[in-house]
Amino acid sequence: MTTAVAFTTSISLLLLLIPVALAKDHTNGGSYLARGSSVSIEDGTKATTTTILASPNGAFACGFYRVATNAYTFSIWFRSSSAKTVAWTVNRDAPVNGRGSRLAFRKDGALALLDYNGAAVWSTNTSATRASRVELLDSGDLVVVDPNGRRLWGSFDSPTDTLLPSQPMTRHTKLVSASARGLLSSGLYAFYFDNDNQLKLIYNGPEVSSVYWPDPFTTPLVNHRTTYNSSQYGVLEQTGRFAASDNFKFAASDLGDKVMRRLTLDYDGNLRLYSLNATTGGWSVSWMVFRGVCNIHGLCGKNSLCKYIPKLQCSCLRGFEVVDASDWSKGCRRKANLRATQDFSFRKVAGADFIGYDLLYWERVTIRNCKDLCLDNANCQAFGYRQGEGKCFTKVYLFNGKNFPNPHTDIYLKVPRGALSSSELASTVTHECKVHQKEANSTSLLFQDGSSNFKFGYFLSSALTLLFIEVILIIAGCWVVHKWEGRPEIIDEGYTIISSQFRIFSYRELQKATSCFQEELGSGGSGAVYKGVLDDARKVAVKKLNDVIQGEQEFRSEISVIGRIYHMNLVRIWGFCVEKTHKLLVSEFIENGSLAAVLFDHQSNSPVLQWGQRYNIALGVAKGLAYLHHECLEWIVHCDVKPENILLDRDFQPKIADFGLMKLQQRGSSAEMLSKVHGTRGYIAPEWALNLPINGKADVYSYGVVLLELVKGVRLSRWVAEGEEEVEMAGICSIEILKEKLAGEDQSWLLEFVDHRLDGEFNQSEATVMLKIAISCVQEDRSRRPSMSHVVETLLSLVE
Ligand SMILES: *[C@@H]1O[C@H](CO)[C@@H](O)[C@H](O)[C@H]1NC(C)=O
Ligand SMILES: *[C@@H]1O[C@H](CO)[C@@H](O)[C@H](O)[C@H]1NC(C)=O
Ligand SMILES: *[C@@H]1O[C@H](CO)[C@@H](O)[C@H](O)[C@H]1NC(C)=O
Ligand SMILES: *[C@@H]1O[C@H](CO)[C@@H](O)[C@H](O)[C@H]1NC(C)=O
Ligand SMILES: *[C@@H]1O[C@H](CO)[C@@H](O)[C@H](O)[C@H]1NC(C)=O
Ligand SMILES: CC(=O)N[C@H]1CO[C@H](CO)[C@@H](O)[C@@H]1O
Repeated sequence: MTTAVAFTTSISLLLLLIPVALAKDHTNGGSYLARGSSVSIEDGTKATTTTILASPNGAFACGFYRVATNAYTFSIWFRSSSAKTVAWTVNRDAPVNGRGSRLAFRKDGALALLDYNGAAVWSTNTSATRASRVELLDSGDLVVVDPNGRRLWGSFDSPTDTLLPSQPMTRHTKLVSASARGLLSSGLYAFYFDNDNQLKLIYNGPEVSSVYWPDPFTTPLVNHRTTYNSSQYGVLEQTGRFAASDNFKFAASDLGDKVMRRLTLDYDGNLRLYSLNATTGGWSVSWMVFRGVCNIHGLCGKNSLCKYIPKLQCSCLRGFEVVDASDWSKGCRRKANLRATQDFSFRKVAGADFIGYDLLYWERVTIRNCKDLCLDNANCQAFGYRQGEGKCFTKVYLFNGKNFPNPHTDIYLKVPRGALSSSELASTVTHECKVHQKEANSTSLLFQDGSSNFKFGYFLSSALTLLFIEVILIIAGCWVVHKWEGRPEIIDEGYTIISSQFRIFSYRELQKATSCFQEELGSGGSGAVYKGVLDDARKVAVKKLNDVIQGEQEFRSEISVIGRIYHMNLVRIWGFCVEKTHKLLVSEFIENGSLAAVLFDHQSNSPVLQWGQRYNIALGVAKGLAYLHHECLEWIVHCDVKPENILLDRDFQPKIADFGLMKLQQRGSSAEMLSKVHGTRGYIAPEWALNLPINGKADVYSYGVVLLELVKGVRLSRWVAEGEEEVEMAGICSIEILKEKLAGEDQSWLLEFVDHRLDGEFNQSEATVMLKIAISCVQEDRSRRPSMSHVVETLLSLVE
């Protein structure tokens, strides 16, 4: 004992004496991080993972994990799995920028993930402690320890969707599934200890939440669980055995301690234990909760039936249509409005049931009585009836539908009378389920549906659901009544907010804000912009995006990075909306319109932009672009710098609009990106035509053109002799002349050159500098163009 203490003390003393060092070779991962050190994402890395630390046994590594082109998470992954399977992630819903973001073990003792702008996306609670080292243990636990090796914080305390052997499941931990195959962001399923001390699986859908495991219609006793042990503790052993305080246990089919294991709540709501095959690097399932996935709630959405044959298939009930064929979890909606009619009949769906959401439950009633019960209640959508027993239950929602042959139950759907004969409803409406992309590639698919062992307890279910329904009805009844057709939108704050000021808007909200997209502010290649006013009276510009990245999650990842960019010379992005085919961007509304409108409008009586204002605009735009290019994000090349995209606020401070859109749109084939010329004629750099890869210097070129126009007050394309075909060539022609003149002694020509509307009221030395910068910016050889930060310095050197 004493020797052990002495040993650890001397070890820690030794460690204190060793100069704090972090292994330089990040590709292999260092052994620990010392207080005060920090690691950045490697510049220009193309790899999926950038290792910061590796566990001594080589099993785990942690570091930056690429989730989209330029979006990274800080994660722990299995090194020997071929797909680098992620075991833990700190910022699954708020990826950081690929440039300039870093992991810092701060001097104050906290381990923090910092975005490109230094903002902490996450940090541990170890500030003001004696935290001295961060290390990744063999178990896969990333820990912050003090000089004595005491664990102050560990990643095991906050799992994401995976539990590792020896990582305890407690009242404070919860697994939350990923939102889809291959993605890290949070999904709708959770595995947790409920208030009654039982481990449960719950579906937290946008409209409803429901526990689907253990079987909610049977008692804990029947489920072999107990609710009396309040210690709320469970752990997976290395051998593959799991045991929890509520008596829930299981054992892997390949028991033994030689395999690497993980217990993951998959995106499809199934909890599976996986074993790693060390030779192939692939995973195989050694235990799982459900064999037939139709017992999992939410996969098929409402008003649809789930079949497992042995592949998940969802189909709409007759008289219903699918809301979104690419995402069956959104379910189906009625084609006919039930509210519009007073006269109903019922259509039988034999051998089926919808689990939960019962309004009433009766036994030993005739089918006629049951019908009347449903007719009497305006909220009743259907009733279930079991012949023989005379069991009757009326339903307010039709969720979790599936075949129910044993004991045989029929569902009678309430439909407007007359609908039965209509040909439209007579035709069978079934759809091949398109969620197969969401299915797991695991052995589970080889098993048959295990619905036959489903236990009944309608009485209990009704008692529970009645209470639940009552609450639901009071809260939601109103708008369900009015908007049965549409999908009611309950915005769950936790789910929709990506970071504090940046949020997801619903399409309906934006429709309302813009009064159905009435006032169009302008439109360009990327889409039309509409003026709107949010509920909190903020004025916004809402842009409908054309041709953006297809994948919703990828779109979200990218945009959440763009959304966190903040600079006074960049238009602030408040949020976005992705619904079905709609992709919209919500940004601040800038009062005085675009520079193009102010600068090129020679007719109206609006005041002429004064020289000081012009110089200020030149400086502001340069600062904005420099920020995009250098301070954080070389990856954000604007690609469409032009007076139309430079907006002026009430003090005529410039703000650049539309940055980052190129990034959202270019995704996919680079060939397409090149063939479809971004940017605007007259402002695009010559390298676009040469099919060279585009970098920040393309913006520098466009900026040069804007500078010339600011000085001259005329579009460059108008500036040269009319009849010229090639605008770019024409521009360069007169630029050669300008260059000569600027080099000359006599600068009196400037008076002729500068915008006549200024009546000679300008500063000659400033004009000369602006023109010199402009000319250096529009050089054909892009390597000779200055950088935007250099431009800022030059412009500032005059005024300071
Ligand atoms: C940090 O938080 C965890 C879990 O909330 C807690 O167990 C731990 O004691 C905290 N550590 C410090 C240093 O406050
Ligand atoms: C409660 O569960 C814990 C953890 O599984 C166990 O150690 C303890 O003995 C249980 N208590 C009772 C009273 O069964
Ligand atoms: C790993 O995969 C290989 C190839 O499929 C197989 O031959 C081997 O038996 C597997 N090993 C284990 C432990 O399952
Ligand atoms: C899923 O499994 C099928 C057949 O086993 C295979 O062809 C396919 O590539 C797998 N897909 C993924 C994403 O692993
Ligand atoms: C022109 O601008 C420069 C720098 O901004 C300033 O130092 C100089 O005084 C100005 N000249 C006139 C005539 O206003
Ligand atoms: C040209 C133009 O629209 N100018 C307006 C800029 O904003 C101020 C303040 O809102 C207005 O007074 C100007 O008319």
